[in-house]
Amino acid sequence: MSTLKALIFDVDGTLAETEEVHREAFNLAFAEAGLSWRWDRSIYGRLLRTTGGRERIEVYAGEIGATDVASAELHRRKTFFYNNWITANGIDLRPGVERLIGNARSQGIRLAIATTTSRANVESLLAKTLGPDAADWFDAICCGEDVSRKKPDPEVYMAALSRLGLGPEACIAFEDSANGLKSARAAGLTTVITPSIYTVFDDFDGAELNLHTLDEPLSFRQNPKLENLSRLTRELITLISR
Ligand code: XBP
Ligand code: MG
Repeated sequence: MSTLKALIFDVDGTLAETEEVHREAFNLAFAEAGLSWRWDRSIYGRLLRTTGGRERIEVYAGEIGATDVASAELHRRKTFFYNNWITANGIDLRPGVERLIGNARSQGIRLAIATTTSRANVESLLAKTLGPDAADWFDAICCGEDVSRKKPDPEVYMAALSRLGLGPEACIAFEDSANGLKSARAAGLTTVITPSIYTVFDDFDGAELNLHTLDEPLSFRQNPKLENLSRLTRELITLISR
């Protein structure tokens, strides 16, 4: 009898490398509003420590002393530009993600999402990468709008567990960032990390596994260290390696 009942995925940086699209969408919204702001990769890499796009705008505005910024409207337009780009250009899921999702579905292991990003962004990403019905494969999709406290607070993962009707001992979380790891661990979840382009140097202390990607690392099969991992994680590795 499988201990592992559900996989809970973060979105940005975990399902796909989306942050460069987000960054350009922010810049388009700033330009449309007549602001001289432009977030290069260095600025954005620092601002990503703040989860939530509207919160990120407000942190930056505070740093430069721009007091009367319409952060909600700027973020609404940024979300428009982001989804326009994803819908027009598509984006690739990170290696191994689609296969793991397919293996889980075929083995009756449930799926959920716990993300800081906006719901519209999740819907467009799933539709463009996995097809128009993909959102229905997930028993819980918990987004930025569903919580009052964003990652690293555990609220979004607690919401996903509640909607799944499962305890953390039956699930594994997949994350790409230190904020996401803190959030998932605070919800009691075993967490697998796949660092992304902006999080390679994050502190991933407390992660069960730190993998380059979810593509099957061939070293899994014969690695004696497997025996040191929890049953839950060994079941995941079997699922990844199917
Ligand atoms: C990453 C985030 C989000 C995105 C931008 O979310 O922190 O804020 O950077 O999306 P995840 P929004 O938890 O999926 O890694 O502008 O919609 O917030
Ligand atoms: Mg992420």
